[in-house]
Amino acid sequence: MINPVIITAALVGAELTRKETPYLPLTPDEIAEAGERAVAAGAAVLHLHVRDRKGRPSCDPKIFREVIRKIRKRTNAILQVSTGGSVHDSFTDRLKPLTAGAEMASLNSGSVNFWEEVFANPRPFIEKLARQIQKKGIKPEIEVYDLSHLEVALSLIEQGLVLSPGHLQFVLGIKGGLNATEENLRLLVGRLPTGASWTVAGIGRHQFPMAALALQMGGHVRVGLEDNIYLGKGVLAQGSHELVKKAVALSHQYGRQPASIVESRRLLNLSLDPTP
Ligand code: KMH
Ligand code: ZN
Repeated sequence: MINPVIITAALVGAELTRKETPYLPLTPDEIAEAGERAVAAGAAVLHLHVRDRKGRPSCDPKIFREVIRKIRKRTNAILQVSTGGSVHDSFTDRLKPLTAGAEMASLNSGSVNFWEEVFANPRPFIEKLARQIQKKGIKPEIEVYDLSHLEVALSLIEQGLVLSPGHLQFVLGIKGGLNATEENLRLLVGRLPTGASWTVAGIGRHQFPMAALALQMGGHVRVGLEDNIYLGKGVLAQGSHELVKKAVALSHQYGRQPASIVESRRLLNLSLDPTP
């Protein structure tokens, strides 16, 4: 395939409620359906958070397992659990999704202000997470919100806590983190070790401008309601699938082909291929 781009859909996240958008999936069935629709639209990776019965963010591995089981009945997409949880979750709880049987997990590489709140990721916790991820044969996606986080990411790879060449995500445009600008993205990408793969998650109105840049620069793309609820100015996306569809159209515009699930597994060096 020529110039394939891996599209990740982040379906729900930990911060949003139905007040912001009525299209947010909350129950395991709703999340599984949102995942199926995102994959049908062209996503190969699903970034997962889960909610409890009251719709509150949760790290409960039982709910993660239920969501994963339901998604695998519908699609063999690559599943990535969040170990970021919400800013209120304990470090102990944030380790729990690793037991749910996903192929990938997020690995946040530093602390950052989420505007008024602190998303804490002290070095000992990052190392503990990295070790458990590696022991379980899970592929980490290193989340980078700041230039200093990139230094941490590079150190994790250098120390073998993350296997080389590494896969990184640049989360740009969070209020409190690095701004979503071309200059910042080029700075980050320019510092990557040879062979490392990368993807970008532009937050809010930055989702598609950042995706367009990543497509031109040879990176991969994350979209979805977790990061952005709007399809266009003032128009709510009626689900992550609509944002994926827009990312697919943008990919073609820049001469990139959305990678199939099989191709994405190959690009990410994943061996597991669960049949639905
Ligand atoms: N919600 C994003 C700002 C994670 O889940 O580990 C970051 C994120 C990280 O998706
Ligand atoms: Zn997340």
